Amino acid sequence: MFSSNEQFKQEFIDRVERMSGKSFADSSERDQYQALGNMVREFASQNWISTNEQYRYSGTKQVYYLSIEFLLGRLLKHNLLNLGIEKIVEESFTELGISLDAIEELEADAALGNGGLGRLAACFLDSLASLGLPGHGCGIRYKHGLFEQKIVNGYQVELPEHWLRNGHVWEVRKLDHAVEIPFWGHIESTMENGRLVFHHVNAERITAVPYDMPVVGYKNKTVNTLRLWNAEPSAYPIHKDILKYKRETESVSEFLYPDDTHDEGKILRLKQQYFLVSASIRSIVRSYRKQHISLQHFHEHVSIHINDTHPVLAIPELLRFLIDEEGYGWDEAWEITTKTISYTNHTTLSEALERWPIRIFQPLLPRIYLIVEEINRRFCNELWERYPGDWKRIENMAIIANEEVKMAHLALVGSHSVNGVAQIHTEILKQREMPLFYEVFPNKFNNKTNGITHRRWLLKSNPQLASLISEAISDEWIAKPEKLELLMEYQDDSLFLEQLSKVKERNKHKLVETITAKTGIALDPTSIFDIQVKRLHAYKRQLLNVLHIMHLYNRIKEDSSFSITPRTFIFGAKASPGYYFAKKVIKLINTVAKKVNEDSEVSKYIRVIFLENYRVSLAEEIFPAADVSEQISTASKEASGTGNMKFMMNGAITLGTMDGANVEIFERVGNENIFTFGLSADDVLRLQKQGGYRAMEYYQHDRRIRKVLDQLVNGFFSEEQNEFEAIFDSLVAHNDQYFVLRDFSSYVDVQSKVNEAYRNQNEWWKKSLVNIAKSGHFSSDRTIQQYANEIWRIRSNSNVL
Ligand code: 4GP
Repeated sequence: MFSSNEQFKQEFIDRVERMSGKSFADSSERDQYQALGNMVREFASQNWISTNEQYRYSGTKQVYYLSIEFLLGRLLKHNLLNLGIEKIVEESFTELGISLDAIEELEADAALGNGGLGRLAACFLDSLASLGLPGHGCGIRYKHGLFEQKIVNGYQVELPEHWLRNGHVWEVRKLDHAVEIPFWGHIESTMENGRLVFHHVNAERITAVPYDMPVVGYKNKTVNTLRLWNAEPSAYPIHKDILKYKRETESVSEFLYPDDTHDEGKILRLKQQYFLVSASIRSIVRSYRKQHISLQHFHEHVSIHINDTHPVLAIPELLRFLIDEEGYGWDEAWEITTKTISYTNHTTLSEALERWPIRIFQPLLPRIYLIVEEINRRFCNELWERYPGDWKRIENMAIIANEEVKMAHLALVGSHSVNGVAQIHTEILKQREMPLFYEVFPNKFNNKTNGITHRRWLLKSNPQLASLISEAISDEWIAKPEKLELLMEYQDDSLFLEQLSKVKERNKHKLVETITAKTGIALDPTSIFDIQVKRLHAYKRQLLNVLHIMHLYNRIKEDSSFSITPRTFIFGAKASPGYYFAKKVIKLINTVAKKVNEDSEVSKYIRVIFLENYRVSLAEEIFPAADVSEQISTASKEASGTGNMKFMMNGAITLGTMDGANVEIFERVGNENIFTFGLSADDVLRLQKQGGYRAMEYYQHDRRIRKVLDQLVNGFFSEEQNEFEAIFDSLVAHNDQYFVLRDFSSYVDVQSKVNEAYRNQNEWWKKSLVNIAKSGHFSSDRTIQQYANEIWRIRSNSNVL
């Protein structure tokens, strides 16, 4: 049905009419979207079936990527591209007078994630399939993804998100693969044939129903699976109050926790975690069994990766299965489990380290708790033998201590590999965050610097740049992104640089149209587009950016001879609903934006935009239009960052601290092609050890800082005088934990260097080109190949297919 335009159009028209019960002329865009989605999914199904069969019959090792978040975005165009049918569809649609862009707009973003960690999981799925690697995702099918953000009077307001309202064309419900997950109840043990056998009595069961989505590889016939679990009432409930039971059950897959890096500490969250891992492990074992290989060899055929600690209960759950259901002894089960499981850490922020009070954990998961206790007992014994008498150390390393279960410790002990997500992050884990564990398990620690899929973040989102690149160096870079380096030959080709600048200009125009349509604010596409888009968090320091804007405002007002290249500052960010400080920063950005944009003198030079409801589909319009990429976290706090890579790949120049993957971007592009500033990670960690620095002195002695900080509380930017008191206090009274004032001066200086650099257009586009050329390393294909070779030990099957 995709072999010629004519054939496609005929099949499409028939399909629209059959599915909608209307004539094609009467059909709506939604009818057309549904029909197209179904056709594409069916088309992918042929390879989906053959990929699955091939995995099953070859006994090839497969990896399962367990993640509480998958931030997928839209799939239609992505699937068309990967299946190699976007041209046929696009041309046929044009012939039928349909706009593919308009049809794509009807697809809701699947926002089953908060930020970095969830989007990384989505990029990894694409790379696994595109490299022909046998790897699948396992997650939760939240009814409501990340909240929709509205800005009302400058404040963030959260609305529930409804991505499933019109159904989701990519998923297939697999009721016959449903499994039952037990919670609560208690454990009884009996002796059977000289073996202690555990029975989970009076458990409340929840049915986990899988919804599968095809994960289509780039033009290679591989179609892996993303399996998302839906929580439903069991057919055999033991509850008396059936309505209450139904409500409680369904709530398990109702909401994504609107939270990154904070531990909400809610019982429902722990329920979600066990629900995900138990359902996934049951289904992994079930499909393993079809290969008729003994479970003794499980780890030779299966790798289970846990994306941060949220799925760490996979460790005790796999042990439980091997011991209770398969009769393995502890030692053998332990060996199989640890050889199967590997773990990635995504943050060093202490508030994000998950700990569960025993009083919550034990009653909810009684058998799993007993197993965790046993893991802890054995681990502490080993430590005691290694460090006799060193109680303090053992207490610090124990999995259960102070009435809490420490999930990161469980992950470190029960897996064979622990990785950080950028070089500097992995070093911080080894030297500062987990040195005791590094001493005991030096070989487990390794680094896997993050990556992004260049197929979505360049090929799909920036087609004009992609064509320009392909014209110059052929399209080999799509399969081998490291080939982008060939662009280095064009550094001195002024015609090419000119074309590059034209592509950027067009992308900026497009973004301006979107922004103006939404906000009514006119923007100047020839101004520098300086963009910071990411979750709102104190350590990411959107505040530093806005304080600098306030300072520019003051300069323009104070000094009539002051002039800069016009700059448009663009922000996009969601704050966790309970994160008071972050929400204040959103309000501040909007307040400053209003003041700046309404001032005729100032708005000649600067404009400020806060884009509502930042999400994957909007991000795809933003990155291609950026000139400057703001990556200004307090050094040592951002594990890696991945937005930095998306900007770079689209030719924006990074303005950043030496933090996370910025360090590796710096190493690749060289000093002349990046703007760095501020304290180093070592400086920050040293100052933190000394109890911080004297923020008050910076307030008192730096006139620029005093002026903007006073404006926070003297009603200059807001009639509501104490609106921004909490921000003022965080900086002065609470001694500026994130070193905003300490880095202010250096940030102002580097911003003026950006201004200077932009004046020399030829040099600017050269920098831009170098950034694109060096971005191939940050493709998630490279990252995934490293995981595959060094952690999972899986091989590509594409040659077999
Ligand atoms: C994020 C980190 O903050 C970010 O630096 C990193 O690039 C990303 O994970 C992927 O590794 N962490 C989270 C989280 O999203 O929820 O902890």
